[in-house]
Amino acid sequence: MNERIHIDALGPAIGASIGGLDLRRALSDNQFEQLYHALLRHQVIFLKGQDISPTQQRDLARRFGDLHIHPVYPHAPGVDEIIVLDTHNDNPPDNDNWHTDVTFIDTPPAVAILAAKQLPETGGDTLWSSGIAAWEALSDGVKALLRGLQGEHDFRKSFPEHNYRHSEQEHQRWLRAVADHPPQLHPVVRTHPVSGREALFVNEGFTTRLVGVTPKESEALLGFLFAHITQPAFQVRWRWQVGDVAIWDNRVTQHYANADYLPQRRIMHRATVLGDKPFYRG
Ligand SMILES: O=C(O)CCC(=O)C(=O)O
Ligand SMILES: [Fe+2]
Repeated sequence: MNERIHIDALGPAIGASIGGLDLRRALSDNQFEQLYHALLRHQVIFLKGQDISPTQQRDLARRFGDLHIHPVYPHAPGVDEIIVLDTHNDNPPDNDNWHTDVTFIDTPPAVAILAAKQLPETGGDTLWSSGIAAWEALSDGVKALLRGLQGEHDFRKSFPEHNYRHSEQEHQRWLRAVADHPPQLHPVVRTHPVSGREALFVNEGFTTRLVGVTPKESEALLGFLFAHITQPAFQVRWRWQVGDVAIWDNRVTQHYANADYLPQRRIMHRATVLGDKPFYRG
């Protein structure tokens, strides 16, 4: 099994569509290597018409590393590692903000895999932005200012208490999640542990402040950076079909799930691969 996979770049900065793989079968080491290489280069890759089961998705994700079990999102029956994002009028989407997944832990995910299970007739696209392209576009002066700074990332920014008060059990679970996840500091610019590329690593979903600067400076700098990453030049947008799978490098990207489809329903499955502690080599 030495077949080349097909890679179609979706733009110069980020995104590629991959053909020639069937994710329902275990990939050969060679196929996995090609897939991983495409992921490092393009940061988010899309595989159409895969229709994988939760266990197939979990097993694919395990090829990339150990899996994260989310503290509050519900899981697929019998497969704790697969998050079910089932959104409709009674459970409105909460991923319609720019974020990198789970940066509130010490070792945020390296990779995430998302599979489309049920989709609205139209809408519900997802967008990804490249932290590498966003970093490279900054001037030398601003890069110099940001190098060496750290940002604080807090679970509560995207999971506020008032959303978890529907039952006593839900509230207790949230309180435990908060106790287990104190805010973490990560470098504002990180070095990719495999490719060595540098990427902006603050996200509106979880980054609450920059440390080592005044509160007003922090607010202004973060406001600028959160706006900076929304430039279309750094982005790719995927229009889903049921069965599509997206795999992203969560170390150097952020994403936004468009919430334009209510009252229609949308169901996605996500597997999340743990990463290492972000660092900046400088
Ligand atoms: O539902 C989506 O398109 C993406 C949701 C999301 O933010 C995630 O799975 O990490
Ligand atoms: Fe996400």
